Amino acid sequence: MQFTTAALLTLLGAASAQKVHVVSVGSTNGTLAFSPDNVKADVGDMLQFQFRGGNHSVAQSNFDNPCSPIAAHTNTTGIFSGYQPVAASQAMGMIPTYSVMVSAKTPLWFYCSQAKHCQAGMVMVVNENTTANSSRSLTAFKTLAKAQAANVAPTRASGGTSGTNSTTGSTGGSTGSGSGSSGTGTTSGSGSTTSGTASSATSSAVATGAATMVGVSSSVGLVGLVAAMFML
Ligand SMILES: *[C@@H]1O[C@H](CO)[C@@H](O)[C@H](O)[C@H]1NC(C)=O
Ligand SMILES: *[C@@H]1O[C@H](CO)[C@@H](O)[C@H](O)[C@H]1NC(C)=O
Ligand SMILES: *[C@@H]1O[C@H](CO)[C@@H](O)[C@H](O)[C@H]1NC(C)=O
Ligand SMILES: *[C@@H]1O[C@H](CO)[C@@H](O)[C@H](O)[C@H]1NC(C)=O
Ligand SMILES: *[C@@H]1O[C@H](CO)[C@@H](O)[C@H](O)[C@H]1NC(C)=O
Ligand SMILES: *[C@@H]1O[C@H](CO)[C@@H](O)[C@H](O)[C@H]1NC(C)=O
Ligand SMILES: [Cu+2]
Repeated sequence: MQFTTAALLTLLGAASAQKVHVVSVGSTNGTLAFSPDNVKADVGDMLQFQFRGGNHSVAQSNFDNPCSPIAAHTNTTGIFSGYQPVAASQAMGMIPTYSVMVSAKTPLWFYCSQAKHCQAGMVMVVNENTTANSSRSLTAFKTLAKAQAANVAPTRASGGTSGTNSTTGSTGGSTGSGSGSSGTGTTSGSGSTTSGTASSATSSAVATGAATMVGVSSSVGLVGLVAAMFML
């Protein structure tokens, strides 16, 4: 009994340490931006992207190749939310969200793959570290993005399919609409009912999270992905 109580307290402590960083994607007035676009997150924290308007996406690149899937340049599969047209769900009083867990402190670079949104500055960083490399700032990333000829979306299997393909850079299982997530303040990517797995091409390790089935990618610094809907 003592042990059970202690274990429970430990679990509660761990859960309360986890933060959810909400990032607005686009807006009702057509803004081409992630807000905030420079996020500091600890390992274990969640990033919850809330799609506010338009038809945007969140895709992962590396620093040197903005507007291009990270899988095209490294062995990392990366994350991709797919396109999230907001209008339809907004009519029902809901907006799409997409959550990922941060599993490393290394900088993570994201862009919107729609049209030329990436070139227009719709990019962001998590854990920018100009101490590690002064060239790799968000400002420099935006400048580099602006100069890219193309904005390339990751290819991915349609929702619910599991598995990845490093050749195609596909990321499976990111979609799934659920109910009941409360948005900000939740301690996990809850609310998803049908999340798939997204295993890394290299590590292929799969872990199960609280309310999510997640994939572990040793090199990317991100774990799993869940798309969910929640009430406005
Ligand atoms: C558009 O929306 C963004 C985010 O809500 C806001 O910061 C900005 O001021 C708005 N711009 C205009 C012109 O309304
Ligand atoms: C959203 O954007 C994608 C990619 O450009 C496009 O294929 C899709 O038809 C768009 N959806 C809507 C509802 O406009
Ligand atoms: C990608 O994986 C292959 C095979 O495991 C390895 O030879 C190669 O060095 C890796 N490339 C990078 C950039 O990590
Ligand atoms: C930034 O990089 C430096 C040098 O590699 C490292 O010592 C430091 O811990 C990093 N900062 C964070 C917040 O990870
Ligand atoms: C710092 O980043 C730049 C841009 O990605 C890269 O070209 C350079 O090699 C990096 N420097 C070090 C020491 O890794
Ligand atoms: C990955 O995709 C390529 C191109 O579609 C295909 O040829 C290859 O067989 C796929 N590999 C796996 C492991 O599914
Ligand atoms: Cu966009």
